Amino acid sequence: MKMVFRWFGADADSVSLGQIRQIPGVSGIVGALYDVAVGEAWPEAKILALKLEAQAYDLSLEVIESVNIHEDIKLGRPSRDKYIENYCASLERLARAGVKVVCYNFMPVLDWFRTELAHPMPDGSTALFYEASKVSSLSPESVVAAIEEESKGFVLPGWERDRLAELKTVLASYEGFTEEKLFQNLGYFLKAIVPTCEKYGIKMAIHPDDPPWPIFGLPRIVRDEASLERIVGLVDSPCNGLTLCSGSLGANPKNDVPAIMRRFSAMGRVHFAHVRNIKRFPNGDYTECAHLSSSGSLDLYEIMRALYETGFDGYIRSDHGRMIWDEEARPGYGLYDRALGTTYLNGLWEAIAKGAQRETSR
Ligand code: DNO
Repeated sequence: MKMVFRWFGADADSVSLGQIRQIPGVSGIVGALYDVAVGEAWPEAKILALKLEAQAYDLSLEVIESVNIHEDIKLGRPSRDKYIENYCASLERLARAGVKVVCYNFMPVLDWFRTELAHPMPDGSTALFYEASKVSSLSPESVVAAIEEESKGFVLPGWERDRLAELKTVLASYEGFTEEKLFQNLGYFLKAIVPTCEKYGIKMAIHPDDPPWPIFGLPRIVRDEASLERIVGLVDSPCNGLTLCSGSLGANPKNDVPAIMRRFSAMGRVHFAHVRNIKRFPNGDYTECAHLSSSGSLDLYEIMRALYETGFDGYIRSDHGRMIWDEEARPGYGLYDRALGTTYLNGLWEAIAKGAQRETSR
């Protein structure tokens, strides 16, 4: 596995490349161009500039999170072909710059969703929180407005202003839109881009829906083992792969996260893993928490063991951290707790690898 760390760019991140370089075992950043509008082709010069910026700190740029998908592609509008063409141009340019994996999602309108960004934890830290009753009783506009207010001026990933400005109109365009239609449009998109991916050596990695169930009546189709199975079958190519995110899938107690990791990693379809913990409550709420298994509902040892035992050699990163030690940062994406998470994941991996070596030499 190759340990990487998400970075939002010099102007937009409270964390510096110099700091990331000092986290043990991190070989590269997970980057993106945040100033290119969704649907536009990414300019080659900007990609190269980001790569050089990372390289100056001995960090690679081999993973992009995300090249976002224009809503017209998700909705299957006639204009989708133009956006798919631009997408392929971005993929070709990224490949030329040495990028190997592109993470993306196919969630209509909203990306990941929480109702609170700084929920107080008993230890004095704060964490992202999902309150089920708010989602069922409030309008998307009011929850989104409240979240924007809490974001401390940082633009949250997937919550870019141009996307939110037209929230009402975009939500309306999904009225009556079915899961089946969304699957078909994902299939159309994948069939159109996989030849480019194969030609240039780029692996696509779809991110699970977060949370992994429909919200505000919007269909969500990347949410459990069955849907992942269907997605990898849409195009039978290693370029049609997955980002498996333990925290997203794990919000649904029915998802056996280690088993899902094991299954798709053994198929060679997991190119990127987001590994973090969450704590679920019986009423459907959940909170993010420290990565440590005993802090939440997921067994991170079993998740890492599933990856190790299936020969996982893709990219991995810790994910959403709590805000600790008075850090001021983009919610979920501070330095300290993600660095603790990284170190914990590295420790689990070393212990699992050495345990397995000891077993085989017995
Ligand atoms: C949130 C992230 C998501 C993720 C996208 C992938 O923190 O996990 O925004 O990057 O869904 O396209």
